[in-house]
Amino acid sequence: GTEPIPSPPGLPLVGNLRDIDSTAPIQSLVRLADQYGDIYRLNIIGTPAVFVSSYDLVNEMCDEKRFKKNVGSVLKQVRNGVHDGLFTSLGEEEPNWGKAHRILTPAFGPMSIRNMFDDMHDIASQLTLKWARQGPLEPIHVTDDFTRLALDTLALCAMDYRFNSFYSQEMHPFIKAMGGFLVESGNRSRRPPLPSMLYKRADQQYEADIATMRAVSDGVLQARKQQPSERKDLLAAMLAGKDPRTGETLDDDAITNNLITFLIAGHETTSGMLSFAFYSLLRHPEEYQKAQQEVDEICGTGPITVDMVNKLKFIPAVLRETLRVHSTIPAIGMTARKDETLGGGKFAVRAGEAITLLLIKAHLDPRVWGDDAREFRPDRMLDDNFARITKEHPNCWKPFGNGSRACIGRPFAWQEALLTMAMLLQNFNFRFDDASYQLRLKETLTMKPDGFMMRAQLRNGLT
Ligand code: MNH
Repeated sequence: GTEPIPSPPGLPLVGNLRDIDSTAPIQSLVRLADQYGDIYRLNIIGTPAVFVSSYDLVNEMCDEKRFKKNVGSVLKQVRNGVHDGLFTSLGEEEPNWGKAHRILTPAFGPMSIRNMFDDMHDIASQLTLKWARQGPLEPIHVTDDFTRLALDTLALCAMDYRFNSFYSQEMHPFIKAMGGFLVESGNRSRRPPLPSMLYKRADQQYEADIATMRAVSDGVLQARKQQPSERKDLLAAMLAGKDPRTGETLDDDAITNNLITFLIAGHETTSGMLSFAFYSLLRHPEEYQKAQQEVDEICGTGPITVDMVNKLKFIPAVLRETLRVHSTIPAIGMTARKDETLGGGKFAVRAGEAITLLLIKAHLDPRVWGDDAREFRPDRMLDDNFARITKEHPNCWKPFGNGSRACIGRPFAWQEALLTMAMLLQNFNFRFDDASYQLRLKETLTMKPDGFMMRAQLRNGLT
């Protein structure tokens, strides 16, 4: 038989709602795991929710025959804006997911991503120029500037559109709308069930933000249809692509859903990864030295090429280790296809019940990573070591999600991040703005370092 899943005591009606800090829910959930163990169940206003955080349980749940992605409360709200786009789709049961997945998989493949290098280089150079001009005394808001970089890169590579975030004080209307939309999607997922009148203003703004995002991307789409171009961006792939299974193409709505989805899914995640990477390097001067040395050896002092980026070995290990210690998507939602057991038959879970994989804790499991699991040690992520540990412990490193619902943008994010790291380390010496900075985490849909600021001193001239 099975044994009961540990549960913190709750209150009548609201259940365990009070155990979760709404400004830092993930950090609350990790503390509960420290207290109640690798698996526990909460009652959130009457709805059960299970949380797992050990390597073994996460590994068991990665079996797609038994478990699948669950579109949880926040993602359900994001569907108001992008419907069955890839990220928010229910999956197999929505035909547009399979269609878009099959059409877009080659568009995110190695050749396509290679072709995007010049556009990525263009935006990374804008960031470098900005930091050079600001000079060594100006504190850099690291995450804000990496978010500008990620957004501008995505818009350029996805649809040949320039937000020009490095050249304007005001955020582009699309970016403002997307920010409002994402925050409100989170708010709506936690809304107490009061009369809808009380939410009228917020609802109107929400609808307006959705309309703005859709109008901008549909505008780009229609312009492209009227004036086809030679560009090989993601929009071109979606317009031309035929689903090998059905022979169908994506309709305009599906294209718009996915254009917006790329911007949503790709900007905070990439920006968070770069921010944590620089934070970690500054905390570990020896690793910083190794990273800069590799860039100097491979890239010299001239312009960085795609072939140089593909030769880097240590910087990719830095990024992998960064995502292990600081997963920018700290948790993913899954559910059992039918009533199931977990922990080798020990615990019963119900079909459809929300099960959250706390990657942020599972990635620190000493059973896989040893007693220094909490330490930032990029060497363990060098290709050979990484291959060995992921072979020995399948699914021990899941910052890009699982199986068929894993991140389609991974090669895109990887190339952009490698190039950015290389260009910045080549051009600048960095230090903390405040030497006594202690890492604080900021939770939105993703995780970022809060209040992390650096200063950048040019090493030589700009390259
Ligand atoms: Mn991305 C899915 C992490 C960059 C587009 N991404 C996922 C998932 C994770 C993830 C985790 C699975 C979520 C879930 O199970 O609910 N993504 C990342 C990280 C980075 C990232 C850590 C950068 C670092 N992602 C990007 C970029 C893009 C992108 C860049 C777009 C260009 N991601 C997606 C899409 C999906 C996804 C689209 C949904 C894929 C699917 O379900 O078919």
